[in-house]
Amino acid sequence: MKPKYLSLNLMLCLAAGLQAQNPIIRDQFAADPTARVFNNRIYVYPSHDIPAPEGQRQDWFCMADYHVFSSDNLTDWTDHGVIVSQEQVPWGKPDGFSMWAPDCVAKDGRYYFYFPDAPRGGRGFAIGVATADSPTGPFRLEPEPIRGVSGIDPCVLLDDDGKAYIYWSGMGIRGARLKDNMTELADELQTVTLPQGGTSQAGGRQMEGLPEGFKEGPFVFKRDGWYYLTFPWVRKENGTETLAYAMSRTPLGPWDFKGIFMAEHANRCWTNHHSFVQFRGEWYLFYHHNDYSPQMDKRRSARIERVRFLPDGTIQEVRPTHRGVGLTAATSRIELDRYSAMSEDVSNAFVDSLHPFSGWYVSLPGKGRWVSYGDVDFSSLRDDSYIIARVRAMANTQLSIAVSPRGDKRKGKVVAKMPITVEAQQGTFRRDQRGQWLTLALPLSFIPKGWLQNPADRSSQNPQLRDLYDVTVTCEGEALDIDWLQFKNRPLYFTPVAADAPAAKPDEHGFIRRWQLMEPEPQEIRSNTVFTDSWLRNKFAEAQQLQKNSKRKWYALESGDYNVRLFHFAERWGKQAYGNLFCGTAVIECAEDIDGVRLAAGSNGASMWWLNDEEVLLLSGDRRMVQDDGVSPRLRLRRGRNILRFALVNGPGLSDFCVRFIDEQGNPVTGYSVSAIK
Ligand code: FUB
Repeated sequence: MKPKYLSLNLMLCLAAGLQAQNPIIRDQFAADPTARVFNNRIYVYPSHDIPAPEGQRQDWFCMADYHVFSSDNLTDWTDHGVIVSQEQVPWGKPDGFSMWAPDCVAKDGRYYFYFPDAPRGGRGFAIGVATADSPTGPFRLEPEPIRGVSGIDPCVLLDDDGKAYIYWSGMGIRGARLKDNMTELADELQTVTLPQGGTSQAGGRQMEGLPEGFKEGPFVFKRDGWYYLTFPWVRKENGTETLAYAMSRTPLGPWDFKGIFMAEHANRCWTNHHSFVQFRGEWYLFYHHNDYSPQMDKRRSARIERVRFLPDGTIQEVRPTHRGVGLTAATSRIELDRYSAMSEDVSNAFVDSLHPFSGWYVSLPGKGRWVSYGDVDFSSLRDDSYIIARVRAMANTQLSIAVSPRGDKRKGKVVAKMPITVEAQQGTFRRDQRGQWLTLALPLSFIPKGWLQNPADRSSQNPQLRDLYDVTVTCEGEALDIDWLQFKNRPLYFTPVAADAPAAKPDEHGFIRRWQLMEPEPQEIRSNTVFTDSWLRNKFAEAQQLQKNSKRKWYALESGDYNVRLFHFAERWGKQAYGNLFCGTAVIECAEDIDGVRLAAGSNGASMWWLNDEEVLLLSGDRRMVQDDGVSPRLRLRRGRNILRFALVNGPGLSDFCVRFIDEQGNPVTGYSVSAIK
């Protein structure tokens, strides 16, 4: 039979971005994760649990196809779509729903995908191969399964000498050498008697030295001259699967059993299935758990943990975590329910129990309870950030958020504290109940960026680790639920301008955005009704004096918008947003005289404008900012430097202004450049 090409290109294009933490795939089930590194990118080939359709056993594994996922940082995962599905397997049952744990390896630029399936007209499982020129396909299916291999959970080891070995689970764990074509066993098959009667041609041999008890899912890898045969193992009667391993100096054993490296899942999820991979110098364990299906352990999800080896090559026990691996940017959602450490009594619950893929929240049931979320990367945080958090609480509670160097809570600094009042949670609720979910914005009392003199992880070569911290949320009141929190950078209303920056042009509508702004002077003004011309003239004379004071700070800035939002400027540099006197200067540089222009300005608050020390415009009274609200008489912009100054005062309002030069027809004048030198 001719190999069949899969026409899945369309689906492969529909790659979707997924998220970090455990489980790593968060919009579908993904069990039995085999991770491989190809071209410095990590690929995961899981099996794909689905709810059983009608007519299928509802309490059993049900898998109809395979997806592949990839990542280059272990945090963001891309779903490349379906690579093989049951109807496309030439020898498989099109409705077998038996596409169990797969593997994929690359040899000489070719990718070999190995997968179990129920054979058409037969019993049990066979193992098939599909090949491709890229790790994500399209995969071309071999017409027949591998002869002599009857079982599930294939794993292929490519040894340093170029030889390949296949291991699988079929009444114990078997192994065999593969031919160079990667699709056939290298050794002669033997005739074996089947338990149900009759005979069959079987290849490979039982792996020797493994303990009694149910075993499946072999994964073999090589490290420092040792071969590791790792496998799910039921070590006690009525027990569930652990992950265990044996070591050998040769690829097919005999094996020296070493014990378990991951204990049974605490919730009695019956299976576990795993793979090991080295990625950018670190070793990782991929495994699964029924996170999104607590009532039914045949719907599982892939997870990752870091793995450490002891000097004698043995594997340090790995504990499952919610946090998993990979960095989380402080400016993305930090899902506290995926904590790396917690105090007693902390628990997780689904945000929407009917839709588990919408994730969890964490409950802190009383004063002093806390959760910590590790490896938060603050490098993208600016020093004008704040926090938003989705929370709900019991009666009047307070939450506090602290940031600490990796793994060292004692050195934490509190960055924000926030009371969650009954009023904020809108409504009346009993003392023993939680209020409504709220998204709070919390000002930061301390900016957690670059504050460690010594990098938290000095051993790391990765410069990003300099800004890695743990984030801890503590309940300071009765009880608190947290969905997530996120550090937010304020929009960049202003960009600082360097002293040697080249002069800028006004924007396309003629608005002047580059200014030297003086730090604001707070004002006690309760109402803007005081803004009469004479009051303003006195105030602006004061402003002229203030500008002469050499102790005042000035900032050279470019406004991101046509209107210069002075209230953001005030807030950004630590001053009150309301009630200020502002002053600013712009240098207008002209290549030649420009005659007959008018200065057109609008301001929230009253303002006065001077060109080359001549008063040219006064906007008095309580104003809103309106484009070209006031216009000066005709002016001359002279060749060379012209100094434009303003002073603006506001009481309870939020101050901003816009200003430009216009010609006789009201069109913008733009034939000059602007610098911000005082
Ligand atoms: O996913 C189906 C089966 O469950 C796998 O093939 C086994 O290893 C176990 O995880």
